[in-house]
Amino acid sequence: MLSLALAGKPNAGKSTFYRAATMADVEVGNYPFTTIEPNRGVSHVRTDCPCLDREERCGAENCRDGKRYVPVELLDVAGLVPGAHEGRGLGNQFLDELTTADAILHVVDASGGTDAEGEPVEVGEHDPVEDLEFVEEEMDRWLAGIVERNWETIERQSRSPDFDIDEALTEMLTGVGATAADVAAVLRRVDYPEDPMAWDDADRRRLARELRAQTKPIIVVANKADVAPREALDRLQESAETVIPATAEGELALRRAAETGVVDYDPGDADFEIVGGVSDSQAEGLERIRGVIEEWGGTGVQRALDTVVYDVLDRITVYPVENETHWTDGQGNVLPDAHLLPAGATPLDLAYAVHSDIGDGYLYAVDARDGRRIGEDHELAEGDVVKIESTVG
Ligand SMILES: Nc1nc2c(ncn2[C@@H]2O[C@H](COP(=O)(O)OP(=O)(O)O)[C@@H](O)[C@H]2O)c(=O)[nH]1
Ligand SMILES: [Mg+2]
Repeated sequence: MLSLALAGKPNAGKSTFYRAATMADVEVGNYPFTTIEPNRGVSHVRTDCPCLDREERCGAENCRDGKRYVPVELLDVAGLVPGAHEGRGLGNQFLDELTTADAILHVVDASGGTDAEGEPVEVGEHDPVEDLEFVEEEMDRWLAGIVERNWETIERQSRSPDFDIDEALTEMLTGVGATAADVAAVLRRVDYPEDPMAWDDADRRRLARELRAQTKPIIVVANKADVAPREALDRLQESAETVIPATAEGELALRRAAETGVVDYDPGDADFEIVGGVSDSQAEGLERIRGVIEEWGGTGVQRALDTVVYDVLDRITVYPVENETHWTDGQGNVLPDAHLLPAGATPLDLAYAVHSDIGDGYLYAVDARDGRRIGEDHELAEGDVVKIESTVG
């Protein structure tokens, strides 16, 4: 499963985001280091279900009237403070938790109501733009530290006649989630000395920075948009590549209200309807949230997850089925599974994503929309429904 991690200083709203996005119970509090143990939960990205092209909605567990929710792992980690790579705050413990993440959602307190260390101050007192860089910086330095600590091993290996720098670096970096393809891509981008003995600190830091960008892309969640000055949100959006204004608290309130039948709201909706009995103060709170989501087209929580998976990680959603006419599995469930594959993935990739045995036994694939066979190197597209025929059933 794809894995996304929430990072940021204490009190930015990571646990609130996590709780809303997973509807799990973690502690939320207005003091640093509330989340001592990492929390891993299941969240979802939202896309159009292929059943929208059929007469009837599919009724799959993760489909709500054509809104398809595809599971991803979400990780809520302890607050990060500047200097974490040197062990400040919960430092390295936090950073080590990021090794499994495919991308990072940097939650920033856009309201300026917390200082650089996450201690509460007056709203607007702290400039949130100042918080943008440090997560990237800490991650780069943490990776640089790993590279530096292992460099002697690389130097030793380089004396062997069959030394291969790609292989050696890949072996060293699989632990932080880098693949051979990642290492190759990074080595293509940086100029480096042939001989590992000739590398200096700057070379290693450059390698670490490029690797971080390659293996752990970061988007910014400009949280507390409900109380943030417009001016701060504008400057945040100008200061980083991908910035999603959000109110994690608003999303949490809406999901809870939806769960108790008070509102009709699905995560990612740009509006909601009050359908149950509410007190005056509850109605007032909900209308305040409506004001925020009207401005931004939603609470931003779902959009942040969708943006990171579909735009930054460039994934497509593909649906394997056993019956290409009814789009069902062996038990008659319609569109039971969805896989988030890298753009450019083929039916053979899908087969391996379903199960390595299915991949090994791959015979052919059928596009379930038109019933035609597709080649094993055919490029799949978002929303494709595919039957894989394999020697293994
Ligand atoms: N106004 C506002 N407050 C929020 C929002 N999200 C979180 N908070 C508050 O910010 C404080 C810290 O939240 P928490 O999720 O524990 O932050 P963490 O330390 O980053 O995990 C809590 O008091 C939350 O209620 C939001 O969208 N708007
Ligand atoms: Mg927390």
